[in-house]
Amino acid sequence: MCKIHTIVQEDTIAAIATPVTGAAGGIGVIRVSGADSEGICRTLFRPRFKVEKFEDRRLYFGDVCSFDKGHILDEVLIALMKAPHSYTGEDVLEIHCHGNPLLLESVLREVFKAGARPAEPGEFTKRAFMNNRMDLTQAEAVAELISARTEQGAQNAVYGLQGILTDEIRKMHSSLVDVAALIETSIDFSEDENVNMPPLDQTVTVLDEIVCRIEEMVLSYETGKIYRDGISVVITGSTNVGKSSLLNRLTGQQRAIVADIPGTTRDFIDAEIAIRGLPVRFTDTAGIRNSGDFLEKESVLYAWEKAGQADLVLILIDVHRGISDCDTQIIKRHENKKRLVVANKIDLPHHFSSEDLKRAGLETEPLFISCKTNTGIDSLKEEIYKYAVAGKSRSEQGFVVNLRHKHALEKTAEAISKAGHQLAENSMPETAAYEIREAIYFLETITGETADSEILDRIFLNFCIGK
Ligand SMILES: Nc1nc2c(ncn2[C@@H]2O[C@H](COP(=O)(O)OP(=O)(O)O)[C@@H](O)[C@H]2O)c(=O)[nH]1
Ligand SMILES: [Mg+2]
Repeated sequence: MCKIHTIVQEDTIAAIATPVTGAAGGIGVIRVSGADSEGICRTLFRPRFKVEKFEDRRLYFGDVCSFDKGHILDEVLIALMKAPHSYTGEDVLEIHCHGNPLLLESVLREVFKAGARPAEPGEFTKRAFMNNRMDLTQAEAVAELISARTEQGAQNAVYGLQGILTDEIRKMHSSLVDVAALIETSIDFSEDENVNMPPLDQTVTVLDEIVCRIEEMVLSYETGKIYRDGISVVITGSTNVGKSSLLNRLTGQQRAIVADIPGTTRDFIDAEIAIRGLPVRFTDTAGIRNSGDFLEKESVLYAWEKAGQADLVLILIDVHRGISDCDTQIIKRHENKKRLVVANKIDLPHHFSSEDLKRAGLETEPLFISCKTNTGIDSLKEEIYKYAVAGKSRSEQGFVVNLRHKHALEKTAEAISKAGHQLAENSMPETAAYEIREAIYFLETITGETADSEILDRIFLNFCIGK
């Protein structure tokens, strides 16, 4: 596959590349990219020792001064990375300042005075893409790596960054180009008896194999999605069964107020943890009961609604109190949802039998826990994890595809299947050739070779400034 872009960028851009959350850090980095990078360096940087020529990719110690040379802003380290051996493929200047956000802002202002303009979100990575430093899947992996909420999410992004997905796409692309050439030759020479054409059923087998491979890749989308977006788990149950206690136990924080007064929790309370690298957002809701004041009735309606939207519902019952009509109502109402029934307070004497469970419509035993003694909490987390990853696979190479890749892969597979069908019936090789060309086009949109500017803008605008 050959790249078609390489656009000469006129402007030199700059931004703070380290987090700008308002908190101070040890160091903060300003990144500058474009033809004026070295000029800006010479204008603002005063090296501690005389420098005739700034060497490529070498650190220099000195002061960064204001544009009018009036005063020193900070003691810094700088590095110049000359094109094409830099992140963007252009000349890049990095100024490593002390990590005070106000200081970084003031150094950045001087960089602008010296000739740079503010970088747009994702503009450094967009330039890297435009200058063939990376393809589109790798650029997307950069955004995912920065925003990953768990170690596993970050690991998935690293696989993307390494271009493993791209390699896979390249292999399929190359096979499809061969197939297209073969079919087109067979059309051109179909009249010529001296030309020996390879049997088309071999070609059909190749196409079938590619479709199978694509189907596997598409499956990895769900895996990637849960590691990216996580799952939502709502804790529901009647009043006083220990829902708020469970939220606190699961998250290891005192998030919700625990009290033996029924109807304590009115609003819903969210807290997120990672279970084996999977982001899980727990929501504690108001206890379900049919009495209570107006406010409580409202919060109960809210609780039903929240549970309805969850990926998984934890229905909590109290072994000491036994199974009430209200518990049965809750269990039945969530019959068609993904649910786990959890029996709490096993440190107290039990007051229910397996008949009670059957009456409540439960075929399997609940999970037994005690929020008081912490018994069973780890097993519950394990169950939640198992539920979340059940049936989700990742590719053998470990990469996962995103929604954009998934759509493009599905269109590729559709076009290949149509072509395979035409070839198998030996009917219209022209149509088959056209479908294969379509499939090649869709594959190229994944790596960005044929992506239009609208798609590119949409991808890069999701980045933060400075990346
Ligand atoms: N003995 C015992 N008491 C518990 C356990 N879990 C919660 N409780 C108590 O049950 C009462 C209600 O707990 P809370 O978490 O507020 O329940 P919620 O109304 O369902 O949110 C409080 O007094 C808790 O201390 C448990 O595992 N064992
Ligand atoms: Mg509560």
